[in-house]
Amino acid sequence: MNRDGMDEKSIESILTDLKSKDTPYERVLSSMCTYPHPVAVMAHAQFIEANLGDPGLFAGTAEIEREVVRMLGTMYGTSDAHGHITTGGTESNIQAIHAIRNARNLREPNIIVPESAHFSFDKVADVLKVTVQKAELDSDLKVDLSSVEDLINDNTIGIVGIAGTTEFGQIDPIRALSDLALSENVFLHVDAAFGGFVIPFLPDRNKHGRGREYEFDFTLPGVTSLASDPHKMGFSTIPTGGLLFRNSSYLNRLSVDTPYLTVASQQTLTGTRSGASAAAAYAVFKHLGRDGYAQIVHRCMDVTHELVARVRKFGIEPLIDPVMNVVALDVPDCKQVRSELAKRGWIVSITRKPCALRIVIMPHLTSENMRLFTDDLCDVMRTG
Ligand code: 0PR
Repeated sequence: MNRDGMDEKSIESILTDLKSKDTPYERVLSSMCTYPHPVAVMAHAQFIEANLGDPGLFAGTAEIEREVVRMLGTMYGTSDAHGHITTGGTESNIQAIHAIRNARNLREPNIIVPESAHFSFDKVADVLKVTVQKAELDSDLKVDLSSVEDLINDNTIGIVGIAGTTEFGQIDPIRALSDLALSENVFLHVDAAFGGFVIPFLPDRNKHGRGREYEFDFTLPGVTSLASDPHKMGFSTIPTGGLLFRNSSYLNRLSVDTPYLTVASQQTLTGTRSGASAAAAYAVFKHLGRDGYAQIVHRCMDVTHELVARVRKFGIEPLIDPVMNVVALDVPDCKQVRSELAKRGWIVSITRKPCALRIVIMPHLTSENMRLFTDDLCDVMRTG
């Protein structure tokens, strides 16, 4: 650290230079984050010093967090959700399984996650010392129910379904997992870190509304907890995750005494927590409302379908028809194609198994820049 303080202007100029090295989102087709909504940025700045780790000092911010949890709960089928704001899907997944582990208290507990689960479940295994068994996927890249059934044993404490897989944007059969969880008396955690702000707003597939296949939340009786991230498709600021439990008994399993704080106990993994995140989520929920979110999701889905239609003309197929705004394109040598695209300034990612070119069509991607992208993709495929 420099000994003498530097003036604000010089610092700002250094920061501007450093920021110019960051990739602008318009070229990023691999991220599940995007520009936060300006209303979220405004609220974030307003609550910048608020610490939800000691909520007695920040009664207004604590009220905001309760309201965010309530709004999330009603979006996911319960008027009585219990939970808190986290730093994102990783923390939510860790704490959900942490609660389940504490509730069951077995010597060698295991959980079952789909092969498509986010790598945060590898962290769950490491941090919580819970064995994470991976169930196979079916040909639609949803978790194969019989594989989950086969893996359940006396030490199984919970199963996980993904509502919006990171790599394929697929939605696991959560109703069937819910039935299974109830019949096997195990917990069901739904990882809707990404899909939580997409699935409720997908265009109706038919005049009967949301298809049964998209049931994924607390309306299903076996679902015990759910992760949904406002900092992804919710347009809140980073970091804003949401962790919800069906009832408070699960959350209570995470309590530790905090006698010298303004509250007697804490159920969160982190101590000091951003009140700014809570305010940002609150502000953007209020500002956009369900209709605002639906409009944005519909636009992303339109761009997604346009992209798929265009690449199909060049003989490139997606692994599955798009369910959400995540597409995995079946291209040979996808690693090579990825690096060729990077040379042209496009940042895409790849999936693990099967290896495909993965594109997340976030709101920062317009029809126009996706057209430019598909031209480049097809050119790269032609010229090798
Ligand atoms: N669960 C699912 C289904 C996810 O997709 C993700 C993140 C997580 C959990 C973990 O969430 P946090 O990263 O908030 O802890 N999915 C993206 C991924 O890992 C996150 C991401 C975002 C990656 C922006 C890259 C990026 O530029 O691919």
